[in-house]
Amino acid sequence: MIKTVSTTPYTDQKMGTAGLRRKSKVVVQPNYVENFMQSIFNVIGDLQGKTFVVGGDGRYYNDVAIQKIIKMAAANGVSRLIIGQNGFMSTPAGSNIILKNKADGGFILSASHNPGGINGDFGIKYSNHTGGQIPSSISDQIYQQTLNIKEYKICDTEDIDLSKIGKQELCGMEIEIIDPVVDYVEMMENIFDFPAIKKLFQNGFTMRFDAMNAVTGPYAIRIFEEILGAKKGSVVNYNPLPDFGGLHPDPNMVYAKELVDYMYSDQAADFGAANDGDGDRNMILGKKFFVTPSDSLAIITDNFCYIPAYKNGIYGVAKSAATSTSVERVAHAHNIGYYEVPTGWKYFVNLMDSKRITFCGEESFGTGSAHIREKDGIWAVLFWLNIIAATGKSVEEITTEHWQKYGRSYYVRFDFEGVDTNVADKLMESLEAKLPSLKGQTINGYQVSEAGAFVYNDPVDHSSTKNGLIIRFNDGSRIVYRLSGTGSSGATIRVYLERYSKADLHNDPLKMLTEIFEIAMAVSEIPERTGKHQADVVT
Ligand code: VG1
Ligand code: CO
Repeated sequence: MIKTVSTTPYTDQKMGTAGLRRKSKVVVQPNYVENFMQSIFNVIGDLQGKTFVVGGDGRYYNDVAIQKIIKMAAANGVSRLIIGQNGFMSTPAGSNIILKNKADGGFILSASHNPGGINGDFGIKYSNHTGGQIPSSISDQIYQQTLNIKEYKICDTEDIDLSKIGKQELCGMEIEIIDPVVDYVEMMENIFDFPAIKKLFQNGFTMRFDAMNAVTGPYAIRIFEEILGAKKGSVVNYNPLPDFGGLHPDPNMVYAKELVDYMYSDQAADFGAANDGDGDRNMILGKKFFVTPSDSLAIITDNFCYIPAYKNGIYGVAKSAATSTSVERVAHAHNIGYYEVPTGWKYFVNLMDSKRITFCGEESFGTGSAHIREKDGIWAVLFWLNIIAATGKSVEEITTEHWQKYGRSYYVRFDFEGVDTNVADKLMESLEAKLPSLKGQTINGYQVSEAGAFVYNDPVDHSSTKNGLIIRFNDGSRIVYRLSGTGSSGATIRVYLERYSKADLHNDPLKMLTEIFEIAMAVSEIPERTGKHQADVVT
């Protein structure tokens, strides 16, 4: 029975860097999910014959929101839904399912690396037929719909049972519940040299993978322990929990503390890794050794020849503007295309679809390739295991040899969180106005070669996007400023610092960046304007 329900708009349903992300307490308000979903369906238009993929990272409200989405899809005339068993599916697995089934799009219920639970965040990522998240031109249309929404359609029935694999029907719509792990594993087996990695574990190699009580637990157990033979217990925090067991599922040096402490102890495994809430981010560690995501992208690119799926050659590479320039040097050495895009994986999609790039990455612990259209946490971990298996070298050896070959980009990101939105907006505005006058000036011993907004002109759809401000120095050092687009309250100012050195390879990043940090603070007036002299999170 299809019901039309009248509703009134919420004014805050604008998508950010990766979908809609709000406090759980906001999302549980009456009709909040319904308004947002109906707005998407309205913008798509005719849903007859269309197939969508649905799943989530299992966080609080995943189970409630997914039932609403299923019933609304049916009422709006969608022909078929492919749903992960029990409502679970990682973001990269979802992208694969969309592409493999030539679906028209998909919804991943996740606020990614943000904490979950009733006091945490909830979110919805919306992808189209490309397998990647929609461009801003479409999310703008959806936002306009949310501001004018008057009614939504829903099928008035019992909740459907998501535990049973197989086909069902709801209000004339076909539902297929699938095991979300199977296709993903098959894809990974087709990319990497599983026999070589198996042999590595047979020879006593040890790893620890921290799933942070989020969606990748079942994927990691299957791949690392059951198929590749890492010893039982290698995967920790593998049970997806609605509040992630209180963890902040962001795989970095601050929030993956348990893993970091273990990997810096004398008992450390040979290799350590973690993923975020929805499985698209990754952190790579060796014994008492951390690889920055920017370096990881460069190393992955430089070592493509060891991976069966890429060994015959790769297209170019791309990185977000905030990511360090380490991969740029690799791209030039291999004579492949190189692109710099705004922050957010959606900006890589056109470059992959047009075969301009194979690999891409972001400093925020995201790495991936054109096998799908999202970043992919487990893919990155397997890439490293495959390099280790092929070369017999440790994470530390691979990374330090990379620095010897290319030099090192010392890189640190500083986040100033919970800043009043007006203060943050004004700060960015005055900074942007001031930047052109810095050109040619020498500050704290560093000469500014260029300063201004980062503007990206997409070579495929010719859209133009402005995101963040960059100060470049003559020696290749850089400061990037941006406001976060994934927070659920207040503003977060991100300051990304980078300094290149060809000879000094084993120094402390914070020490190497002291002067640049001082410049970054003085020029932006962050301490004066926000009252903060220290960053809240340093990664
Ligand atoms: C952050 C990261 C960005 C990433 C985005 C989504 O955005 O900086 O690199 O693409 O999160 O990641 P922002 O706007 O807060 O800086 V996640 O793992 O959704 O999916
Ligand atoms: Co994520």
